[in-house]
Amino acid sequence: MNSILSGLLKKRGPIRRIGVVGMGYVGIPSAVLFADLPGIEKVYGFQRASKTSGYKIEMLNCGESPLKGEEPGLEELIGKVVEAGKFACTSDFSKIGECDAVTLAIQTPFRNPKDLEPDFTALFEGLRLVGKNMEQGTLVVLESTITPGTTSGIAREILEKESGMIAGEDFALAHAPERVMVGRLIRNIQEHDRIVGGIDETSTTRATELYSPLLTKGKIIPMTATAAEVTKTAENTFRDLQIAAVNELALYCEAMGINVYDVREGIASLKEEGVTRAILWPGAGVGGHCLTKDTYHLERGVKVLGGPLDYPEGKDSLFVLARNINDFMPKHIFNLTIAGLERAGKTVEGANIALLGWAFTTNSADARNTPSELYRNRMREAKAIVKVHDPWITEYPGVEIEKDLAVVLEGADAIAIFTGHSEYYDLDPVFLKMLMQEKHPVIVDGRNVVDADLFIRNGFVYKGIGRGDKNLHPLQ
Ligand code: SAJ
Repeated sequence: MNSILSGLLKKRGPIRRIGVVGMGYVGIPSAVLFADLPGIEKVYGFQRASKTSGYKIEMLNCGESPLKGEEPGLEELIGKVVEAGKFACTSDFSKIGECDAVTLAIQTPFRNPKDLEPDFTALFEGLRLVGKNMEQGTLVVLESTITPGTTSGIAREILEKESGMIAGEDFALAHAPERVMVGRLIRNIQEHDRIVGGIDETSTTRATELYSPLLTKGKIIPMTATAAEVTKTAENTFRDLQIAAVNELALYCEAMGINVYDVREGIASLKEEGVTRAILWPGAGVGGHCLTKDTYHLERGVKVLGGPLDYPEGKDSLFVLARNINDFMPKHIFNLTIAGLERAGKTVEGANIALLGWAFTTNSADARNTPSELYRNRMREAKAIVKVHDPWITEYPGVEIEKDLAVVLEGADAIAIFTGHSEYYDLDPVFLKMLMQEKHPVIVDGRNVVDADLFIRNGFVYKGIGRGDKNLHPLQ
C-alpha cells in the first residue's frame, strides 16, 4: 500500500462527494445511483454545455431523463435525488475540486478499426478537465471501454500533466468498466459483478470503497487496471467470436444442404456439470457499439501497446477473423437475395427490395452500426431500389424509414429480413404475395423468423441463413 496516498485518503476520510463526467447512458444511471446512497452528500453530473448535448443539463436538473427508450426506475430516481438536492448536473468543471471521487464515462470509438486507431478526443478532453480541477487525494476512475494500457498510460499522463500531481502518490487512479445494457441500466449496475482495477493496490482499494455500496447482488472483482481493460474488451470479443463461430457453421450447413438450426439444437443438447457449448444464433450480421469495436481495442492493446507476441507465423488474429466473418453476413444476405432473384428470373438492377429491420437488435430502436446499412449500400451499388421498414425507428440520417409495412412491400420483388422484431414472426405469405404482385416473390430470412415450408408452399423463392435444407427448393 502506498503510504503517501494512503495518508492522503485517510485524511480525506470516506467518499462523500462524487463527480461523474459524461451524462450518457453510463454516466447518468451511475450518478443517480451514487446520489441515492445514504453515505453520499452530493453528486455532480458534469456535462459540457455543447450544442449537441448541452440540453441534458436542464433536463436532468428538472428530474427528466435525456436517454431514449425505456429505462425502468431511472426517471423516478433522477427526480428523487434532484428533489433531495443530492444530484445536480453542471457544466462548471471547477466543482470537481469538491469531489472525493470522479468517474469518467466517455466512449472511445474507432475512426477506422483497420488501423486500430481509436478516437480519444472526448476522453482526453474529459481527462484534462479533471486533471485541471481535482485536488490531492482524489480517486479518478475511467468507466468507458478503453484500449488495454490506457489507464496506466495516456490517461495517467494527462492527469499528471494537468494536475502537476503524481498518480499513485497524490491521487488514486483505476478502471472500472461499465457492463450496462440499454433497457436494464439501473439493474445491471446493481446486479452485475463489478471489475475494479487500480494502477496500484491503494487505488484498487479506494475504487472498491466507491463501488461496493452500489452493488445489491453483484460482487467486486479486484485486479490491475490493465487486466480490467482486457477483461472488458475480451468479454465482448468472446461474444463476437461465439457469434462468428455459429455464423460460419451456418454457411457450412448451407453448403452441405442441412439445417443449421437442427445442428444447433443438437449441439446445445450436450450439457452436464462443467460441460457446455454456449452456441449462439446465426444471423444477418453483428451491430451495436460494443461488439463491433471492442475486439479492435483488445487488438490494439496487444499489438500497439503490448510487448513481443508469440503467435502462429503469418496467421491473422482469430478475433479479427471473427469480426470479418460477422461483417460478411450482410454480404451473404446480399448474395442470397441475388440467387433468389435469379431463381425468379430477375436481375438485381432495378429490383425493388423490401428491407425489414433497421435496428441492430430485436425490438429496439438502437441502430448503431446496424448490419442493415451494409446491405442497403451494397444493393444501391447494384442499382436496386431499397425501401426500409422498421416499427421501432422513426428516423436515421440519410435513410427514409417507413413504418407502414404494406408501403414497403407493395410491388417489391424481394424481402430481406435483417432484424428479428416480433412483428415479423407472423408475416402472412398470402397477404405479402398479394402486395408484391409477383408469381414467385423472394424472401431472404436473416433471423430465422418465418416458416420456410409455409412460404415455399405459397410460391415464394425462399432463402434462409443456414437453411441448406431449403435454399435450393423446387418452385411451387
Ligand atoms: N447477435 C447475433 N447472434 C447472437 C447474438 C447477437 O447475431 O446469438 C447479433 C445481434 O443481432 C446484434 C449484435 O449481435 O446485431 C450484438 O448483439 P448483443 O446481444 O451482443 O447486444 P449488444 O451489442 O448490446 O451487447 C451488449 C454487451 N453488453 C455490454 O457491453 C455491457 C454484451 O457484453 C452483452 O453480452 C450483450 O449486450 C447482451 O448479452 O445483451
